[in-house]
Amino acid sequence: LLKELFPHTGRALTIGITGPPGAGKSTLVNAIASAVRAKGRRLGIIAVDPTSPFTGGAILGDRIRMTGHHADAGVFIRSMATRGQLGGLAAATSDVVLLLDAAGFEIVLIETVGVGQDETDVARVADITAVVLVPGMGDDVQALKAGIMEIADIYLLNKADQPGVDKLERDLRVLLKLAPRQDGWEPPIIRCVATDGTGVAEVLTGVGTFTGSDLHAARATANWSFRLRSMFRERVAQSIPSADVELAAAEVAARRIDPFTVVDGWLERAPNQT
Ligand SMILES: Nc1nc2c(ncn2[C@@H]2O[C@H](COP(=O)(O)OP(=O)(O)O)[C@@H](O)[C@H]2O)c(=O)[nH]1
Ligand SMILES: [Mg+2]
Repeated sequence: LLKELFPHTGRALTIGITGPPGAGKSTLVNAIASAVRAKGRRLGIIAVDPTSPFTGGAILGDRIRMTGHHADAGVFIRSMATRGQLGGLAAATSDVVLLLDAAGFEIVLIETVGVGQDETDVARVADITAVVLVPGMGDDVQALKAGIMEIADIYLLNKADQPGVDKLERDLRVLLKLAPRQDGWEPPIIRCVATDGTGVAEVLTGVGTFTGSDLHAARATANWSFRLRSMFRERVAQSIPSADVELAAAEVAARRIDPFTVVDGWLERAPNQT
């Protein structure tokens, strides 16, 4: 199905939104959705955040806030479980993005919680990744993992109505000076208040600046390079029956054969099996 749909894709802009739990990602997604809909554009939302109000463990209040969008045919919301997914999240998310793209959704927002592997995985699916930070989390900026700084195309300082946002911005600017991005991109830093929509227009402008740059096309190629490799790995791995894997594993454990010979043998066989 995806193969047939693929020629109809390539128009959607995918925006990843990541950050710690409670930073206001869902509220921001909601506010961005309203702004996008006000322009008459259709949008898809993929909620990877396991604590997301769009998922099963919904906080009632947040659910109610999203009701307006739930009833809107121009908005499609899909939640994806993260539990039990070992690296499969990027693949599954990428496929859903293709579907939404083919269906004519012009913007696809992916909300993911800022823990573990998920956020870096999602950055490989998104055209642009926004990292949400909030004031008053102590030395949080110092604790920003290197991996996060590499994926952040835009920083959103949410809860800018709360004290400490000046310090947060100062600290972040110092950090970005000390550890500039290798590709030379200087991520815009945008203050916002998701609860009242302040700064949302600037967020969309910031997104536009990135998509207008050379980095955007390079990002798409880098993401497809990652996806192609993982698709290939997956297909080759699936071509080996699990009974064969179990058998070979026992042989290797008993030192009757070495694992390198086993894998070489599978690789020779693999093309004929698919
Ligand atoms: N004061 C303030 N509260 C906010 C802001 N944005 C979100 N919140 C609140 O922060 C809490 C967590 O928001 P949520 O969107 O669920 O965060 P998520 O876990 O990152 O998705 C909610 O109670 C929101 O109402 C903001 O800009 N200012
Ligand atoms: Mg959320």
